[in-house]
Amino acid sequence: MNNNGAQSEQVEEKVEEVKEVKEEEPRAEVYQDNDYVKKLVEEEVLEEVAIEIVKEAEEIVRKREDAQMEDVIRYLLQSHLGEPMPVKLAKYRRKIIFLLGPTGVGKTTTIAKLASIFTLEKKAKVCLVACDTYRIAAVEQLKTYADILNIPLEVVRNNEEFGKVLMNHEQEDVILVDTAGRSPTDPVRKEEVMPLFEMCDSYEVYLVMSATTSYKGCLHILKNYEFLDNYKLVVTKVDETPTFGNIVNIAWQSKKSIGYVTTGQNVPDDIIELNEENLSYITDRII
Ligand SMILES: Nc1nc2c(ncn2[C@@H]2O[C@H](COP(=O)(O)OP(=O)(O)OP(=O)(O)O)[C@@H](O)[C@H]2O)c(=O)[nH]1
Ligand SMILES: [Mg+2]
Repeated sequence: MNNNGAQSEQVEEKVEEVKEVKEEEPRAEVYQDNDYVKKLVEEEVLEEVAIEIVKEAEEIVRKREDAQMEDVIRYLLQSHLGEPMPVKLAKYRRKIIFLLGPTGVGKTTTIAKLASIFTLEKKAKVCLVACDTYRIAAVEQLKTYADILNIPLEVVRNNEEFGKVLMNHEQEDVILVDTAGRSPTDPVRKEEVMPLFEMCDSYEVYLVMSATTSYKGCLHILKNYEFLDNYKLVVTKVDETPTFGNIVNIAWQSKKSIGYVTTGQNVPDDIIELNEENLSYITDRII
């Protein structure tokens, strides 16, 4: 037999080996009865995500003596949540932060909480901008917080006014822009927001989603905001949901990082700025 023949025999053997390994790998249905998968699914982690995590965890535990199944699952849940991305302030660099999202999820309340953190804890200079011209009540809501914090509030009705605000507030470290909530049937359009973004030297977008929204509802929302190049998430109303699995699903589905979770109606206290250490606030509630 020539050299080529020997090689092809070797290749065939390898293919057989790979096939055997593949055949040994348990199929997804096997995992549906797995206690860890059941536990994650009970917490409303999507079954597909739960199976993926448990499979990977089993593999790690098989290889590593020091690894405990629950710890590994907790770790993998955290990695599914991604690196937390709250606003990082930079000295002498103004940050313009937009909060977008569906109606009533808590955008304005979150803006008030953020304004308070930035002003009181981080000693930053903050300006609030209300693009929420649909409702007088929304502007009044923000005005109350602006007065308490002694920071400016600007109300803008069009792009030109927004441009003027940017020019008049070059001294501030952070400009927090509140926008009107939009229903899933009348989502915000790219043409509406892109001109605003283009006026900013540096901006960040947080899509605000409520933990109480069903997974299907979340998918719909994510689809509506697909046109955004890049954004991060704020997950609100985690106090109103008995299960935290959907937070993992949202991060997994969108592949976006979460900056904050909000935990109640109280301004300024009911907000958690996420970091690597306190991500366990979410995962400890799942496993
Ligand atoms: N339980 C709970 N309620 C919250 C939280 N955040 C906001 N809310 C409440 O949700 C309601 C709506 O909050 P808003 O901040 O007005 O929501 P919005 O997204 O600005 O609403 P629109 O501007 O109408 O789209 C208010 O009653 C808030 O107090 C939260 O973390 N937990
Ligand atoms: Mg609002």
